[in-house]
Amino acid sequence: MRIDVVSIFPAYLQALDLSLVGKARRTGLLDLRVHDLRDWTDDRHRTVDDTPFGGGAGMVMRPDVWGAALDEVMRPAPGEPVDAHLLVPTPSGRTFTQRMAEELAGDGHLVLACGRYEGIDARVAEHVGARHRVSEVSIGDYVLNGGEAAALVVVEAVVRLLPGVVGNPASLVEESHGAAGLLEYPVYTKPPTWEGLEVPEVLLSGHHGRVERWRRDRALERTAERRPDLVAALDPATLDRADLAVLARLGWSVVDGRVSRGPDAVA
Ligand code: JA8
Repeated sequence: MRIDVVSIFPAYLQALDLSLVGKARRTGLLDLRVHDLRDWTDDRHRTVDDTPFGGGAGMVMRPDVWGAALDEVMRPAPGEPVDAHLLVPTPSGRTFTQRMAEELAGDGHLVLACGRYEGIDARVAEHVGARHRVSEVSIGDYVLNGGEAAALVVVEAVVRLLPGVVGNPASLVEESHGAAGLLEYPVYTKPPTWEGLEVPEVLLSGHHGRVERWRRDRALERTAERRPDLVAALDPATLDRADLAVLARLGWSVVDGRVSRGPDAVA
């Protein structure tokens, strides 16, 4: 896969030299190129922004500079049939999810445009959109100072899904259907006693069936506590009697084929 990242702070992306993404680059599984947007300016001050039409606070990134950068970076190399997909991190984008990461991992060429200030002139997405797929993506409901940190998140989430990048693919399999739609259970390692805190006895028992049940119970409890939206989205057909008992204790039940909570839900 090829990934290009365009930013006015290319040094911000140096983290992509490290760890699993860095290794994927060195082994040739990933062709990752980081560019300085100012390389496409033509004035003495290397200007990338200007004041917003219609007034208001802050500055907006100029379409001419971004257009020149993206036209060049997204142009298919001779004999390269893959269509580049532009990703623009922005708090007003569609929420970036694991499913989206899985879809993007199937693309041949991703380009990330990291905006700063009040964002990029809206005509850039329109211009690029005439020839390429363009997706504005949000990594969560908070505001950053620019798209760079979000680009790091997207690149890492996608690259670890590329074949051969994660050392033990069993980890990916377990992750994807370990407990569909639930948060992970808590994990422990040696020593069995630390600072007066014990590892739950069942995990030392060697009883595989009891371990699996305990993990499932803890995953359900955590999810109900932290992410009730995920519990409400569970398919009742994926829940066994023990699951339903745990959920009932937490005030959830199946009503009209849906997992729901509240007065009607309590048996
Ligand atoms: C921001 Br400025 C800017 C650009 C991209 C993003 S993604 C996010 N959560 N905040 C801010």
